[in-house]
Amino acid sequence: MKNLTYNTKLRNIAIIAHVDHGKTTLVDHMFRQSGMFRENQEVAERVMDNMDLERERGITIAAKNCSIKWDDVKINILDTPGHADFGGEVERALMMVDGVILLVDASEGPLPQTRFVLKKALEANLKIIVIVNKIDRKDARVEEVLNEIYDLFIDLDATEVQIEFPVLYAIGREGIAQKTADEKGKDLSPLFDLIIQEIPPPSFDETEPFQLLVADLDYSDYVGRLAIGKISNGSIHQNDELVCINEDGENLPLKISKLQVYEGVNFKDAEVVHAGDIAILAGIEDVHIGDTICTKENPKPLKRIAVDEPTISMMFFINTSPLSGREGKIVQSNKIRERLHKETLSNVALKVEDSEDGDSFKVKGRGEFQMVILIETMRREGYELSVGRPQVIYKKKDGKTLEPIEHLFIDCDESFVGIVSEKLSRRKGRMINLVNHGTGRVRIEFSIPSRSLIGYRNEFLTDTRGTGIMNSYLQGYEEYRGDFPTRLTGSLVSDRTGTALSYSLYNLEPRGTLFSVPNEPVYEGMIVGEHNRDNDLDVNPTKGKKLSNMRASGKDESMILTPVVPMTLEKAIEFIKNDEIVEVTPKSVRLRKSILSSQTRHTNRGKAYAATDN
Ligand SMILES: Nc1nc2c(ncn2[C@@H]2O[C@H](COP(=O)(O)OP(=O)(O)OP(=O)(O)O)[C@@H](O)[C@H]2O)c(=O)[nH]1
Ligand SMILES: [Mg+2]
Repeated sequence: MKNLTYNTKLRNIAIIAHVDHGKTTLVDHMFRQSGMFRENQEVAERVMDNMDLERERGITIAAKNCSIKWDDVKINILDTPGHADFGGEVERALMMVDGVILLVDASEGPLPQTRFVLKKALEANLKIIVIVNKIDRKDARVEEVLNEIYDLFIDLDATEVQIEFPVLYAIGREGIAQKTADEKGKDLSPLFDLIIQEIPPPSFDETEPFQLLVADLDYSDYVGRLAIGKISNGSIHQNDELVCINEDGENLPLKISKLQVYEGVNFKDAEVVHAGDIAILAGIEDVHIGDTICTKENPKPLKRIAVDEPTISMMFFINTSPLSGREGKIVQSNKIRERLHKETLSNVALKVEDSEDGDSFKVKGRGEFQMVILIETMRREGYELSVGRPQVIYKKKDGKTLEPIEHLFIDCDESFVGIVSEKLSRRKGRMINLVNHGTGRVRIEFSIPSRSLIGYRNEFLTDTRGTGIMNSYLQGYEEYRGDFPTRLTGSLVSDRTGTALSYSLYNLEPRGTLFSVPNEPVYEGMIVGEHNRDNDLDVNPTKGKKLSNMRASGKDESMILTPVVPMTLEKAIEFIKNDEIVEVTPKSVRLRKSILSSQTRHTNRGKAYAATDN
């Protein structure tokens, strides 16, 4: 029989929601109002979003810890990302907490990622506080949204106890939470009080020795690798000699060289940390998320963290283009390999497989956007690499191929229903619901293969003039629904190496949409534009104007080229077909054929053609 004791001076919570429903903004105000910042201290907005890419894109990418104090109780808070591709971060964060705050936007209501995070919280049997947030929005539909939240709990088979969740109404951006929708709140004290009253303090067994499950890793230039996790039982002191139990069940000895806890957004040194608190340990180099740190005398592993399987994969290659090594510092395959494996240490949803040739790697994850962020991070660190088209991960069952299927929610203007439905049905989507609220906007739901959505987002935004919203969650696996053409256009491919010139680009414009600009290098096999037709076309973008007696030079002042929209990593990855790859360097994103030689491509195509003829 377990003998549970509670650490009543502590609460551990995670804030979870669909993307943009206001988690990080709410945490800002929790900091301010709990006195974590000095008066008139200059603090950036959304202080928890401290990675460069998070600030630039205005979204949270990694789950992060912090802490505040309220009424003598320390509250450890985990701010989590709401974007579906970073769902692994939420699964990891939930291992450290005893309760969650589920935020739901008062106008948008529960969306696919609300469902995902709530499902995870219910499975972990965590106490849930619901906040209907952004009630200041003009289009807020507070009552309806609350009903939708109840429906979602029911749909996810929540128990009766779980459905009795406490609710607050909030304007996170103004730091206001209140018990009813109509009163006028003044601060977040109803939220702090509710956390202390409703979220159970962490419990532990006094008779058990020290145990901590590693849920996060960090790195410090001074003390090396940091292991972070909640202490399940016992206490830990500076200089304690312990063991780390890894995935293979080995006990690796270690000595705690530095012990810290969270205070606000910073670390604070501690002599001792007690059960229930989240500790940051230094002194262990060989440690992975999911390992247990415990005493030598009584080494008992805790249950390892389980996260959902990856759904997509993407090939990463060394950069083999003729321009390789000019713009980046790091190009070698062993360096790329090392970097990718390092990423899997802290990113539980990523997996990397080495290939036999040693020059390519299969990276598996949750979505295209997760890959884009990884590649973007690497190029900023000075890497050059190339990547292929994202592929979904199929499963085999009883000799049949199964593919991942998404439940897709579209919210768009009535006038775009036609084009959106047509494109999605071409991509093997099946409409399952259409709701017209009579407001001019409609909500359509589809069941659609995950692969159909790869490369669709940009098209969707163009088709709905940037006003459509699409979200999806993984529904499960079904039998393969059949092929469909991915892109209806071919590529304009440079047939030689040289410098792109205005004259030839101008003459190529009628053929399609160009990506290359004058005076930039091109090489044989590089994609310089999108062809209007469905086949690839070899072109010469390096041709200059013939010099004549009348004109002394090749100046092209009379030719005005259509401005080229700069190629972003996202667009490039959406654009490429299976036989194409994206070359990424710190300065450029170029598209190319996998096989650069036009001769080899033609020979291969000829062979394939002959094979189908037989
Ligand atoms: N109207 C209104 N807007 C808000 C409120 N709270 C946050 N926002 C806005 O919502 C947007 C998203 O806020 P974030 O705090 O970054 O949302 P998030 O949930 O942390 O987003 P991810 O971490 O990327 O999932 C920002 O533009 C905020 O200014 C609110 O109470 N009312
Ligand atoms: Mg955030």
